[in-house]
Amino acid sequence: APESETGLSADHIELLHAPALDMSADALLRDLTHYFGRTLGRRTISKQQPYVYQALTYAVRDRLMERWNRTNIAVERADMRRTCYMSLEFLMGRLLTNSLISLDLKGPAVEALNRLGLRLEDVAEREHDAGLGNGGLGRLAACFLDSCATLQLPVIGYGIRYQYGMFHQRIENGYQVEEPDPWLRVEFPWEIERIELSQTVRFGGHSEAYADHEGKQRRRWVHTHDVLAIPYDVPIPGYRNDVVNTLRLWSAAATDEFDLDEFNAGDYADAVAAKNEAENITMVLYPNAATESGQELRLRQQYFLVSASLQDIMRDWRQRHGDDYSGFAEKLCVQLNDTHPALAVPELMRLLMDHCYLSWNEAWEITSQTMAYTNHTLLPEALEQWPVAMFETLLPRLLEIIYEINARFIQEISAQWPGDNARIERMSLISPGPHKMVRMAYLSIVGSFSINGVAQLHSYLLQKGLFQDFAELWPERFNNKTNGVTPRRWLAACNPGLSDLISSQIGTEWTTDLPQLAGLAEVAEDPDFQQRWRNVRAENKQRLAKLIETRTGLTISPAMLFDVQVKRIHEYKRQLLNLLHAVYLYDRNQRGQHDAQLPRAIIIGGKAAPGYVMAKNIIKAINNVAKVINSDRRLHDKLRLIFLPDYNVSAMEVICTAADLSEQISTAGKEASGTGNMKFMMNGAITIGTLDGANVEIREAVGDENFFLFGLTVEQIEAQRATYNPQEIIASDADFARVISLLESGHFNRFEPGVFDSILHAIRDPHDPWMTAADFRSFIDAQERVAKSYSQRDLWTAMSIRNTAASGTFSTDRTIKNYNDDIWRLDTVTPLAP
Ligand code: GPQ
Repeated sequence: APESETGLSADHIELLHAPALDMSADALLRDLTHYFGRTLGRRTISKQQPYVYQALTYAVRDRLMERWNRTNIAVERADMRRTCYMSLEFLMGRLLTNSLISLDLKGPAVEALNRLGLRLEDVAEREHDAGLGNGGLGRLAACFLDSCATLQLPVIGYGIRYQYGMFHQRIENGYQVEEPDPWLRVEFPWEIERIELSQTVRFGGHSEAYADHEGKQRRRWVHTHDVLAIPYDVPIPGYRNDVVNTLRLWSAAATDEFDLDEFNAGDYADAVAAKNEAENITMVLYPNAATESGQELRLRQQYFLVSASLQDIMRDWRQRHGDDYSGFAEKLCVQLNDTHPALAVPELMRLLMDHCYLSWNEAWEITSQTMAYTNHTLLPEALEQWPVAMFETLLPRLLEIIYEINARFIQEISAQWPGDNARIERMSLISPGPHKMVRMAYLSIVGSFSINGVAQLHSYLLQKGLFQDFAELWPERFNNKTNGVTPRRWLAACNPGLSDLISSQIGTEWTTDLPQLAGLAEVAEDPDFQQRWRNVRAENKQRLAKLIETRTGLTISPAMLFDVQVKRIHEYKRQLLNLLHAVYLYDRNQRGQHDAQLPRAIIIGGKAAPGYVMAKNIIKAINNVAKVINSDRRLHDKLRLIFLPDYNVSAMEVICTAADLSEQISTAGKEASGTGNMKFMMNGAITIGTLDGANVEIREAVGDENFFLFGLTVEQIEAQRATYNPQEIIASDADFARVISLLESGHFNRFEPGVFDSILHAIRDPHDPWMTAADFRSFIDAQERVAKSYSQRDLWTAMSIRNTAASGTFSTDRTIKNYNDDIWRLDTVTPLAP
């Protein structure tokens, strides 16, 4: 496009001169009506249909669009340094309410809809969750985007536009049944297709040497099968600051010339049908949290994201800097969300060498100064490794580069520790043995200038354990960035009642300066404030009770203690320990022990990876015990156990506002951080937890007296592991023994012999990695302290208020400031004035 005097192309000028859109209810209603009738072609409003939601979204999107352009122009004009947050998962949930709050349009939207006889809550419910993630890791990425935009940081998210997001969970006869999530079947009105920015991604073929026109020896990747990557952009608004950042999601499509040349004319239809193979790449999100299954399609997804995104970055670079790459690492940072996008290291090397003709050393200097890596797990079995054999057929040129990175790296170790072959074998990027594997975590470490964990304890344990050799070699690269959650979604949007109460006490600045919540501590014991706090929470509990009734048919009274554990089902998170407590309470009630009769509803929710048999058995066990407890009429308002199906982001928006007790009971040393723990705390729940992940920091922030601590520490777990004897622990604890024999007796599985066998075996196993039995007594005791405290109403309310008051540090605003100060070093952007 021709450049004008301002340095802007002609179409930019046109946009800048367009008058800014009106933010009133009148204007919103006018636009909504326009989109409903003229764009969507609808005439009658029906509450079950998504069209009013879509029309409102178009109207909101228009108002985002102009801010989006003004943000992008400001970033481009100043040639600002940027961060690319690369992640296979962005668990965004719904976007409407958040966008309205960010644009300060909630009031006008409520008014506009009222005039149509509609309520915003009902319209917002028509939106499908964008479930492009499994759990904590994906939701963290979504919270980060919100905080980056709010802090005015030029950060772009790069991810995959899966056709099918996280599966929906149904419970049938107590078993989990997975159902697909075709969330794009109804249009996703937030995205903008940007076909003009498509890229081509290569697979297969082979790598060969050739001489360039100057006679220089180079390598190239030939005879590849190419796939088109089409980007879809989602606007990410900051909170009332006119910044709108971008989440760019890639969708796979067949290239136009897709293999047609390989078919003769007679196979034309087969050739076109083969498009599916290309389009399969972005068909479905892999539903495994923290464990990988080594599927080739997953490796294809990872490379597809990385290659499309880096080519996009290079295209943008060349537009502004031509082929001078010297300043690349000063202008760009790529943050790798776990090892899933670790191929960014060899891919950037490939692009710089094979496409931009840089030398190895120049390319390596740039790559290793650009990449930064975040680790999210301590479970060794969750560290990704890919078979070398798979690389050979799928990504031959990348394998060559990985081998070269490894050769140079091993030279470096040898120089520092001559003759230490054991160390070389330990640290090699390629694992030894007949089935050689590429160790993705080590590749990420070697290729990055920064490596961080996600809570203090986790970062410490990484350096003492999994990554010890690397921390010894490059201590300066290792750092901690404790996770957070965005207070816009996880307090302001999801809990309007509590937000209003908080603002009436301390003003409204807490939405962008969460430590101001500390001001609530002053009124923690104020009777009037306490009463208002309880009123809000009672309403929220009513709302959750209604959700539970809709999904399960079970009714619970808001007077009960809501004891909640929602998260992915995994042995290390120990939903089993929670179940043992439920059986313990049931048993005591059966035996007429009235001290245990604090009315309590134990609520458990979460999905199991479809191939994770043990996790599915745990779901079945919870449901069976629940069925017996819930059908015992004598227990009706004393004890209930509820498995809430299809736990997801929008369910959590209801759940976290209504929980009294937050269960964070993982085996110490296993949960990297946890972020659900922070959402609960922020909304006034009190934690019962082990000294694991961010629980440690939560307890420090709120004080021991406002936290129910139990269980062995990391050191104790490791010290006791060798002599761990669960049989003996069970036998020497009469309550525990009764719980186990009740589970063994068939009481909860009368006509289903064997359904408890695997979990009982796991609890009795001296090699149980999660050492569930070791923490049983301590957990029961802590739960008794919970019951005592809850029965002292004012004491509990004060603890609740103090938890919210102390949650200020668990905002992703703080987390992102930490990333920016230590790793990204970005300046803030001010969008161009309208
Ligand atoms: N986490 Cl490695 C995931 O949700 N998925 C993963 O694949 C891995 C980690 C979680 C982790 O278990 C939690 O402790 C963290 O709070 C969360 O990532 C975000 O860091």
